[in-house]
Amino acid sequence: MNRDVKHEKLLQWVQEVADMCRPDSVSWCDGSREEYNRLMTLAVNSGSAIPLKKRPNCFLFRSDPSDVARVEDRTYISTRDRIDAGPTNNWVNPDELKATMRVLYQGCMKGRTMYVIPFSMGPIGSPISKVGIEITDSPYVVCNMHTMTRVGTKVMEVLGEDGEFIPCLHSVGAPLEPGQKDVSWPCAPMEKKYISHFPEENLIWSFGSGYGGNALLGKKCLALRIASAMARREGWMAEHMLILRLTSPGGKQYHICAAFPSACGKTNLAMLQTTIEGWKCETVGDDIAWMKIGPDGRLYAINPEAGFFGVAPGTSYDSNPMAMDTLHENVIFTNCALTDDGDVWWEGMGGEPPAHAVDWKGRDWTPSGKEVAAHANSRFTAPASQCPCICSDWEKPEGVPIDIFIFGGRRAGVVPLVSEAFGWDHGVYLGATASSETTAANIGDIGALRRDPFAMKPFCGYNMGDYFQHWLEMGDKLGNKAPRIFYVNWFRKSPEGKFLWPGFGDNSRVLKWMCERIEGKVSARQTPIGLLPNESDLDLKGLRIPQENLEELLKVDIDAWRAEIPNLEAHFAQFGDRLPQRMKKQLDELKERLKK
Ligand code: O2Y
Ligand code: MN
Repeated sequence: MNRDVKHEKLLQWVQEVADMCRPDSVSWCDGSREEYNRLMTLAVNSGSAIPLKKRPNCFLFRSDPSDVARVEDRTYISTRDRIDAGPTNNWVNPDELKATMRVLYQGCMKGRTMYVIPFSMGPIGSPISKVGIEITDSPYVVCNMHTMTRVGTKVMEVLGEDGEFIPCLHSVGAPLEPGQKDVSWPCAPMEKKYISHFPEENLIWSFGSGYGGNALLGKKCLALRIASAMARREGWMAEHMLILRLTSPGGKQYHICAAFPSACGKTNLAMLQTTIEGWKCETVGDDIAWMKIGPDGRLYAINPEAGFFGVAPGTSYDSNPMAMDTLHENVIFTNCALTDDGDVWWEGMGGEPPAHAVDWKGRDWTPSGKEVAAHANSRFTAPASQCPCICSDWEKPEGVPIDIFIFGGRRAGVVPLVSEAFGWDHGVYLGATASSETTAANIGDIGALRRDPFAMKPFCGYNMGDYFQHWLEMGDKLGNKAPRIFYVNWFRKSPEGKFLWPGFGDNSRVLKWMCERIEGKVSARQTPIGLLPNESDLDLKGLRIPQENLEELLKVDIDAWRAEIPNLEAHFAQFGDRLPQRMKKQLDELKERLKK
């Protein structure tokens, strides 16, 4: 054990895990560059990482083909009473789940090193930050945690002898017999994978997967599922939201948090480059926001992460130049294709595809083949500090004051480009009913309508009905200092199937309308679904967009909205008596407005 560590509870937990998992050795991580380099060298020498000639200090990993994404079916919220996990989560009783997993953990780290990673979610020392300790047998996870969180000695100092920490236990679930050669991506079969959360005791147990959100436990497991439950108990918010700063030509700053389901361009919006003169956008975070009410009664947000775990396919100099410029050095790429000159490549990167590459499964690939070169969920892990448009205040311990919340999804029809909520309760209703059509990149049938409340369906660590209530209560506390709430849909299509709105940088025009709404500088028209801009309220200078497209984008098709009602009622019905009356009232009022 580590003689420098004086935290009894931590030492005891690490010893218990070591006794159960039986690693060959235990290594306490210090978060140093030397540690990162040493583990990467090990990964390269063992054949599980490939150094990229074209990008300094960048490495490519290829996962096992069965271990390529978060596994929602194998993700559990384990509360004493099933109702407290709610209808949107998988549930198993904690005693039963722990008994099952203890059997799997028994001896699971044999032949491996067990790493103990002290990490901070949020800037070290921020009043909003939390400390976690991840135990893992994956060096890949250690290196990713170095980039995605703040790891090491300083965290141990914050922890002291009795500081609070969230225990996060992870194993790839692939012990090695003496002399057995390791594979390049060890993991367990699907039926043995478990991503388990015990929100009543702030505990995470993950087994069997080495990939992304299943294994980097600071991200979805801690910063969303466990943190959302803590936030409810403690009166703050843990949300699946990007954070950006928009600055007007007059120098006024607006801070915006936006929630979108996966595959709706969240990272692109977080790193948006505006197309309107004099307006500037900077990134605070691209995925998660933790928010607390500050001494002035406003809501302040921090990005609990230190890096981006972004999806590679579709990222290009057209869609997201800032992300592309973040990726020149110090990046871990996972499941991208490898070019012959030692670079990475993915579909939608722009330019000509390489004449030959090695695909994410390690096979020869040419553009004429049927399969993709990079997996649809291939990823880059990059330090946020390398992003050219990172906000100078992105690590401010007190966070940034939030002016605007945006919800949205991908809808080919029905939902207009933008609307503003009538008030807080209506805004919460918009979040609670947020919907998106699934794409090839996410789960479900292509084009199926999925309600994803607040983009939190896979990430809420408790009953979603109670989560709606928590939002209502936060609004009550914030009163007239509450952020204004908007709903957007960048993805509306013409009957011919063409996108009506150019998106990307031009989304800044919609954000500008929101800021000007706050200032009372632009008008809006009242419709049954919310407040919509008049055409003249939007800054469309320099944008060549056909008149009929604009009309379609800002149209409220009453019949189409009426047709949504049965789906909305069914969505709310699943929450039974955990659905706040105030949400039911919002739906009733919408029905009334649609009758007129
Ligand atoms: O597939 C994974 O493990 C990653 S999922 C992910 C990664 C970064 C940001 N957001 C997400 C998500 O699914 O929302
Ligand atoms: Mn996300």
